[in-house]
Amino acid sequence: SNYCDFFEGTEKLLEIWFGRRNESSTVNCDLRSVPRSTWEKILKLVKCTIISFKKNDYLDAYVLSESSLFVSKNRIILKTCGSTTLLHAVKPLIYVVRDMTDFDMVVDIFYSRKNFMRPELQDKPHTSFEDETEVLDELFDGSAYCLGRINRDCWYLYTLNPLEDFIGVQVPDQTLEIIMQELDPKVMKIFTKEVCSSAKEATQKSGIDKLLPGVVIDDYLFEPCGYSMNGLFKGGYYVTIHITPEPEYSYVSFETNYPQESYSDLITKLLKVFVPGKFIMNLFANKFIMNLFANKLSVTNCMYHSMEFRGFSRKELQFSHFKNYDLTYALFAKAPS
Ligand code: PUT
Repeated sequence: SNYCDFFEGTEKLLEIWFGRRNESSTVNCDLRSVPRSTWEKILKLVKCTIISFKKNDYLDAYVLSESSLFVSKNRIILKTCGSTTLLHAVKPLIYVVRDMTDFDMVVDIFYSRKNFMRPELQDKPHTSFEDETEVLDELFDGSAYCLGRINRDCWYLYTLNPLEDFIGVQVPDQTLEIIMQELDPKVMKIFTKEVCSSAKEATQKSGIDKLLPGVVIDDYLFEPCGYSMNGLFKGGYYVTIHITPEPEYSYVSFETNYPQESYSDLITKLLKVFVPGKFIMNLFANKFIMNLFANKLSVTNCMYHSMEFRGFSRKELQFSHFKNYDLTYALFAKAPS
C-alpha cells in the first residue's frame, strides 16, 4: 500500500452543555462570543487546528485537521481523531467559558469513544479509558460505562452524575452516532485525491449529499486521502461525517442531532452509501423529544421495533436509562452470505 502505516480514525467525542444558576441576568450566555483565536489556543492543546468554518443562526461549525468542533449558544461538541489529546482541553475550556461568558455551571457532559484499534499509539491519558476517567473525575462528579464486550468491540461513555439539584438539558435533544469499520474499499477509494479532485466531487459521487435533505455542507478532502464534512440545518441541527479510507484500518463516523421519529431509513441509506463490514450505533434521546412527534412514543422505543438491517446480524443490543436520556447501543456485523 502507498498509504502511511496507520491512522486511528476512532474519535474521542466530548459534548458539554452549560447553564446559569441564576437565570435572571443572562448578560452574556452565548459560547459563540468566545473568539476564534481562543478556540485555536484550546485546540493547540489537543494537537489539532481549524481548517474550515461555516455558521448559521444557531451554530458555529469548524472542520478541524482531525475532525470537528461545533459551538452553539450553550453547548460545545468537540470530536477529534488520530492521536489528538482531547482531554487536555477540558479544564482550559471550562475556565475560558467561566471567564468569557456568564455561564457558571456545567449542565451535562458526555465523553465517549469506541475502543481504539491501536490504543498503544495514543498519548496519555488516552491510552486507556481508566486513565481518561481519572482525568474527568478530577473535574466532574461522573460515571464511567463500557457498552459492548470489553475484550472486543465496545464503546465507552463518561457522563455527569445526577445530583440532587441536577437540572440537565431541558430542551428536546437526541444524538445518533453510527461508527462503521471494515468498509468496502471501492467506496473508500472515492475519498482519495486519486479518484476525486475536490471534496464536493467526493460528496456527490458517494451520495453523502443525498443523505439528509436541506443540509448546507462544509466538506474537505485531505491529501492524499481522507474526508471530513460538517452539515448545518435550520433549527440548530448538524451532521458530521469523518472518513479514514485506507483499507487496512478503514473507519467512518456519522453523527447527527437531526430529529427523526425512527432512524431506520437514515441508517439504511448510510449502509448503502458506505457498505461497512460492521458498525456500532448509539442513540441518545431525552424525554422532551417526544413533544416533537405526533405519536408520543420515545425515539428509543421506536428503535426497539426497527433494529434490523438487511444483510447484517445484530451482535449486541443494550438499553440504558439515565436521569435525562435514554440510550440505545447496538453492534451489527455483516451476515455471512
Ligand atoms: N455524544 C453524546 C450525545 C449526548 C446527547 N446529545
